[in-house]
Amino acid sequence: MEPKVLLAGLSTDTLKGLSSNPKYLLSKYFYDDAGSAIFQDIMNMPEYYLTDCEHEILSTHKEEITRVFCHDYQRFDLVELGSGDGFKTKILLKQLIGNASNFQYTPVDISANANSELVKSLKTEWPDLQVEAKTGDYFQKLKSLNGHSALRKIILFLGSNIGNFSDSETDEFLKSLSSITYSGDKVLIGFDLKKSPQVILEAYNDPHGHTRRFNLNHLERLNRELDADFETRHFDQHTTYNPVSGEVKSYLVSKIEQTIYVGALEQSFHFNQWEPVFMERSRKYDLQTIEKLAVSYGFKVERSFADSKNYFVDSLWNKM
Ligand code: AVJ
Repeated sequence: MEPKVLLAGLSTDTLKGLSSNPKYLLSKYFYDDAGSAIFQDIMNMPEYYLTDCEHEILSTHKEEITRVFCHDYQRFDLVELGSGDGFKTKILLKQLIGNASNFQYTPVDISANANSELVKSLKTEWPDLQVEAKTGDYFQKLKSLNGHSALRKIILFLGSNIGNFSDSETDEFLKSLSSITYSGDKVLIGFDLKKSPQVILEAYNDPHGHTRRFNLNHLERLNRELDADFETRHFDQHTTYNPVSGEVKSYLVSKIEQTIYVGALEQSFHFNQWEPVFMERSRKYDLQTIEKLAVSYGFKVERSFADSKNYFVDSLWNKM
């Protein structure tokens, strides 16, 4: 069960999203225990190239990346936003521990379950690693990190999680990031790059049906936690890619005219036949846009590490 604050967020956000025109649900609520497990299936399928590309980048460049992290031998705080199962981060952690780097690790994730699993596996692998996991929305957690420690900060935001943000959320996020970092602090952000639209669409419109299950699980979560009566067979999943904006957009479309009752909200919501619910944005970037973003918020791009196909970059920013 998720903490009370998150549940309160789920009901008010669901009320807001389903009362809007066009309707939407927030992608951060995909990640309950069932959704986190389905996301693992997504990451494991060959069409979802993002994980493999970032794994390749971190494996190939782990020495250089970690050297930059601890260049002055000072103790630092390694903060990770959206740590999930930590599969990719462990490549960097292993390298840092091998180098006898002096750091503490603060993983932040919205899923309490993912967090406790991660801490458990880290404790088994590296009993001496100092870990302090935080559960919650990273917009809120980011603000609370300001007084967190006086140490130099390295902030990881991997996996192209930033792609989920709208322009105004990106602005809010990078403003927060800028306000809690000081000269010498660094951030490593994963960006998925623009590429063949065909390749992108296959990653988000997969033949295995994992993406469809991932989206439908959001409705099932509302049934479980907010006592709603969605029937998933009455919804289709639809994905679009706009090569101009670089946005993948995911929708659930109501196949019939229907009325859904959400018990916890004591309210009904009407769906016209073929009415869409906007579920998620996954934005793709180009290097110029990344460069511009960094500069606008007081950072300088130190290096962008790409995979061999140039599908993805982990961009290392230095706070000026
Ligand atoms: C976890 C936000 C990076 O947008 O690629 C994968 C989530 N959604 N397939 C992404 C996701 C559908 C993923 N992120």
